[in-house]
Amino acid sequence: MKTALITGVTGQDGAYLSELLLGKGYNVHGVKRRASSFNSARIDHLYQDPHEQDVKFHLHYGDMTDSTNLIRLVQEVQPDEIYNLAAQSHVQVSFETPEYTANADGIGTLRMLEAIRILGLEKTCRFYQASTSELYGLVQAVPQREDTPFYPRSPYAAAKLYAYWITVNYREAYGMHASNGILFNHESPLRGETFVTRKITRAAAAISLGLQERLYLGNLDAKRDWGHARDYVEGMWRIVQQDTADDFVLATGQTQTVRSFVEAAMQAVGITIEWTGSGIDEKGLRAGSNEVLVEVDPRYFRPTEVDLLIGDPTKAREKLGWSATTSLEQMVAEMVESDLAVVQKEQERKDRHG
Ligand code: NDP
Ligand code: GDR
Repeated sequence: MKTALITGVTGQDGAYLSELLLGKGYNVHGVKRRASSFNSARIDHLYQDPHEQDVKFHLHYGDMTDSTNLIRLVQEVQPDEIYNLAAQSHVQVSFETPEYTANADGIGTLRMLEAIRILGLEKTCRFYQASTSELYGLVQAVPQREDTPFYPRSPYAAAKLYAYWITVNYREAYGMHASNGILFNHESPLRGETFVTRKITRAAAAISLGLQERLYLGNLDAKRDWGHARDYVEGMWRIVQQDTADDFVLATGQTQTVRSFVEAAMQAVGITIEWTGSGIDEKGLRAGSNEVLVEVDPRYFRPTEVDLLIGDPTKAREKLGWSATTSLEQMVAEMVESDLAVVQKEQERKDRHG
């Protein structure tokens, strides 16, 4: 029976990965941060009372900025596999908190690798690093593959660049089984509400129920390669099961604009959008009326933007037997359906409490 340690267990990917590994019979240990309010909604359904017999899912307090904490946790858990998913993962927020982002996302990865080395587990503990398509940043070549040059465009991407290379370095220097998954955007009903897809599906749901008037967005022309998180955590696991550690792109190979994601989400709730204007005057009008439902607000523009991401998942398909199985249409439908229920429930709670 294998034991896995997951940092960032309370996040979108942490929740899907925990489910996957528990389903495979793993003992799963998750690292969660102390917060003044509950931050475990995504994994509450997996919680097991530690007083019960045969507990498979364990939670520990921890933080990527605290090396003594990480060393102690790795010592206590003695994991066969570590999935390093913890990060300040919001690109725009990284422009506001660049130092913290570098500390948690960049040096945090080093701290975990050093914890493995200090404890002499280099040959027994496998390591997965949550690397990102944001590394490609300013377009050098498309579609982006494992050997496409990186050009980070945010403090987040620069921190993740360090994390990528320190993972490669520990593999080469100490013979560690340490791999990077270079994952393109992946979404789900569990996606954080300030990432663009979830912001859109949530707004589509609220607008269709008459609970929100308008959706304000930034750059509608950015193109992303969007897949489903459930598919991508399967890819993470397959990367770690390889005999030899290596780096892999996980992507769908398709790209769409933010604008077309808006259209798809609105369509899913029966609203047809017609665009008028251009640039920051861009407005999304509901077809057949003058009602503006979507408006561009420059506050959501980034100081430096990543215009186009489209991944080439050939290596993952050939070596891991992995490919994305959920279409964008299926994912949008699932997210919108979930958000209709979420928004309705929130409204009922508000109504009850006046
Ligand atoms: P989320 O933002 O949903 O989750 C991030 C997790 O990291 C949360 O559990 C968060 O805790 C935790 N965390 C943040 N800072 C710290 C810290 N200092 N110490 C310990 N834990 C911390 O991200 P995703 O699940 O979407 O992504 C998982 C990883 O994959 C991230 O590293 C992200 O950068 C990377 N990635 C994501 C992609 C995507 O499209 N989703 C694509 C490529 C890479 P809390 O809940 O308390 O905030
Ligand atoms: P991204 O995801 O930056 O790709 O990083 P996000 O959903 O935040 O942005 C995608 C694109 O949409 C544009 N955009 C907006 N974005 C947000 N958040 N809010 C808006 O209102 C808005 N309007 C337009 C953005 O400018 C951008 O071009 C995600 C994160 O999960 C990272 O952790 C991960 O590494 C990468 O995906 C791959």
